[in-house]
Amino acid sequence: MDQNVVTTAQEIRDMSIRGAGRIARAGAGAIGKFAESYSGNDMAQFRKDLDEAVKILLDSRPTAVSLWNGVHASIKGVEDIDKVDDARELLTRNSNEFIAESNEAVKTIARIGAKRIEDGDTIMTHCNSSVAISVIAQAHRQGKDIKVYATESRPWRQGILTVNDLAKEGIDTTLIIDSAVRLMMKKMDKVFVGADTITSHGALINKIGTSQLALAAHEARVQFYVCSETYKFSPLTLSGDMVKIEERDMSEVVRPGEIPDSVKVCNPVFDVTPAEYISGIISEVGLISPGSVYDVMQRKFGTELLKE
Ligand code: RUB
Repeated sequence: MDQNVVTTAQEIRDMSIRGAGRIARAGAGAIGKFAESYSGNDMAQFRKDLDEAVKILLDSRPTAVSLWNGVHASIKGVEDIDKVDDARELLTRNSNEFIAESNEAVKTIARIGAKRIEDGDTIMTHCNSSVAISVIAQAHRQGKDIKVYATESRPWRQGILTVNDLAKEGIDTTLIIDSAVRLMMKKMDKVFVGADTITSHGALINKIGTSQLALAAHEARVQFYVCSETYKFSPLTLSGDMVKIEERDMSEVVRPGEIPDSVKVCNPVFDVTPAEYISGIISEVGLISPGSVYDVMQRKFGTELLKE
């Protein structure tokens, strides 16, 4: 198999490449490179090898639909092609287009989202979302005086990445432990988080603990915004599929020998926030309500999947 595909899948699995947007672009990029460097001329063999490459990439992490969308956007139209040369050109173009549109979407979301941040706002964020951080950084660059509280996001501690990103921008940043969320929520004006997947009925799947932020925000009457490109909307949920919540190894939670062998460790790394806790989804097609996700999905993906 193409070495770059295998390496990319491994880097996604071990989280050297992480975050839903980055893994989508990495998956799309791996398909583009696979096509570009494909040396054979037999179209049947190309299809077989491509199917395997797709499977390897999609098996690397199960929850973020962005990876599925990035990979599928890159192979779109290959079923109608009968020459390897044409397939090579199509997949390379698709992949480059997806990556360019993805980067552009983040910029658009930053512009739209920054308008929801007012001078003097105190904001909470969770995990390490490049899109939520772009929104916050844009507001800061516009000269708004803001404070950000970032959760540690155990067990992987993506919050450490977040506070580094925010501090580099010169933003007033405070790190809190995950258990401090409810206590600190009283001081917040808004919450901004990213998304791994958004379902057809507007539920958010994001880093474990996101739903606790949403619950605490709801209780404290704090606005809860999700920053998400539309390729994090799941067309699979449109046809009834469930989102698989990834569970990762116990070594992320405890060190060897720290607990008795008889004790089990459960390490789910994403959770589900119901639509009713979400004030708005900031996407590249605008600020939308969770109830509008279905319409946006239909426009973007059509209803093809419903027939399968
Ligand atoms: C990352 C995470 C992020 C989303 C959005 O989880 O939950 O909030 O992926 O990220 P992990 P982005 O660290 O397990 O990949 O906005 O960068 O796409």
